[in-house]
Amino acid sequence: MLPSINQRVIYHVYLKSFCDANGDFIGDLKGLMQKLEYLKALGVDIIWFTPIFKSGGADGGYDIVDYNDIEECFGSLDDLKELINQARALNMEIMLDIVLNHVSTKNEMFKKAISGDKDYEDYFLFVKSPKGKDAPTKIESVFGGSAWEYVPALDKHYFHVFAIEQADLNYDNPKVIKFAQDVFKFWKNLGVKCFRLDAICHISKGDILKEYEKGDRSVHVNGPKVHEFLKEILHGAFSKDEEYYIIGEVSSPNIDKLLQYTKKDREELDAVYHFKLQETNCTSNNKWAFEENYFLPFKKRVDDYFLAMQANDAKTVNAFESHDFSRGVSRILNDNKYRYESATTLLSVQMFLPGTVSIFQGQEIGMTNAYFTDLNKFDDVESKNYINKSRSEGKSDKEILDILNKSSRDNARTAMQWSSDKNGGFSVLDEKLAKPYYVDDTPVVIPPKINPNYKEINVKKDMESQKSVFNFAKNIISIRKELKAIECGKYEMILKDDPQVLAYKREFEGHELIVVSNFFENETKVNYDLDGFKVLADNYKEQVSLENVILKPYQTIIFYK
Ligand code: TEU
Ligand code: CA
Repeated sequence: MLPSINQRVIYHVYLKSFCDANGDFIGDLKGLMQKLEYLKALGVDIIWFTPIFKSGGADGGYDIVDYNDIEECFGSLDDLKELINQARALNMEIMLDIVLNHVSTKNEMFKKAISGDKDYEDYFLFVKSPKGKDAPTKIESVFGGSAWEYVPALDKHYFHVFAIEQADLNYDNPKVIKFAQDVFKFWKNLGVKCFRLDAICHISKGDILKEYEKGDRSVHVNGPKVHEFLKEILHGAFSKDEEYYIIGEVSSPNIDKLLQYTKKDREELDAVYHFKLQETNCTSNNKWAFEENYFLPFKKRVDDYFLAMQANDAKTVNAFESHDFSRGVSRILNDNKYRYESATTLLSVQMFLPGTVSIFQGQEIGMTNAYFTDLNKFDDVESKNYINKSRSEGKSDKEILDILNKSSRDNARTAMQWSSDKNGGFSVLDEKLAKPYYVDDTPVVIPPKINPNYKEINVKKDMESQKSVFNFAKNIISIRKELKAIECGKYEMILKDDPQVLAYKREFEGHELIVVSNFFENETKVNYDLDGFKVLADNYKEQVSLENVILKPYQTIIFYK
């Protein structure tokens, strides 16, 4: 049995980078099995791993070729069953990442479509462009470049929100709805209880033949039939009396639209995975540019979001890090002198907000960005597209490198740092011998890169340190699970206008928990009456006087009364 949604802890694994059990330099299910006790010790309830299905290798597994099978380099269906059982024996569940918006262009359905099978053509969004071989509109994909791709054999274009190799499905076709339902049924039969629905807000499209302003994503975000489709899929695949946990990724900036996916009366998602915390100092449409004075607007966005969710009894998943963003300490706070303080601050902020918390692998030891020295080190399709685009706009390689070292998704995708052994103990193979996993002639899974700082930052060293991020995280997870104020307490942001401190309280039956975090290096006084409170956790060791709380650089204190 899982704890309630607001007490759950998800641990988000990027499987190929987590732990390699067989020495081919690619993380696998067996490697994950070796680390279950580690995750249990942290206090994890659900282990979510990014797609492990057979894929085309264009986008880290998010371009699925076969929805009912696992890529060989990750393991087998039997391994997955064993993992489910082993995890369950420790009271944990595993969560599969299901991609419904699009399939790989190597998927049988797409192959049939482009070989002239009309039935399958209708599984996708093909149109005959009035401009011939040129795209019908100027709309851009999320990863940059046109969202249209021309197929000479059909003399038509298909629509893709993400990479060219990810063709969007047409959910107006009932057969596509059935396809999605069957995917869930297959994995349910295998014993999977938790699912994450990738990019779910994109599955319904508006008028794709209309011309939109550059950067306007409204034609594919929260489209007109998105709730109708989602409901049909879920209601056909899951029955009400079964216990499942289904979360969906919704990148919509519009809060009112976002919460519709998980409003209690709507019977859609159990919780929505949002980006209000991850987009701390960048905007959702542009992760490459950072705002200098981000802090007060960020606080307002967070506050607006949680107030709206609360007012609508809508549930949420809170994360500062994922495989889609760079490392929180590097992107938002300080990954150098105050790395411990920064890592524990971000963990604290997300830990006590209403909702399920999601911790990305390595966040619990304060892993940092990779700081690659060469543009050739980047593997991610979004980053590669950014390199090409920026070069064509005249940016120098040095400029591009600086930006990618701050924002690229590849920063989060380096190998997990377990120890100061070779390659951080991720694999016994030498990094130099590592080679991609090929299917036919395509490198489908590229071995992860190693962050050179693994000798300083790794699980073993962190756990033995006086300033252990892991131990801090473990402690606040146990606090989170004990307190009713976290399970059902009212949320309220305090010190709203404070330009340096993010603070909120959770209140239940006269008990109050308060989190105060200094997001900057300068010391600052907490202007709040803390009479009667005691300190539950603090990322500095010194005693604080409750009459005069001065927060040190990146300090967080959690108070309770
Ligand atoms: O991400 C969907 C999404 O909303 C993207 O905009 C995401 O924020 C992206 O990284 C933009 O920078 C999901 C997955 O999490 C992502 O890894 C996939 O690349 C994407 O879907 C396509 O399947
Ligand atoms: Ca392996």
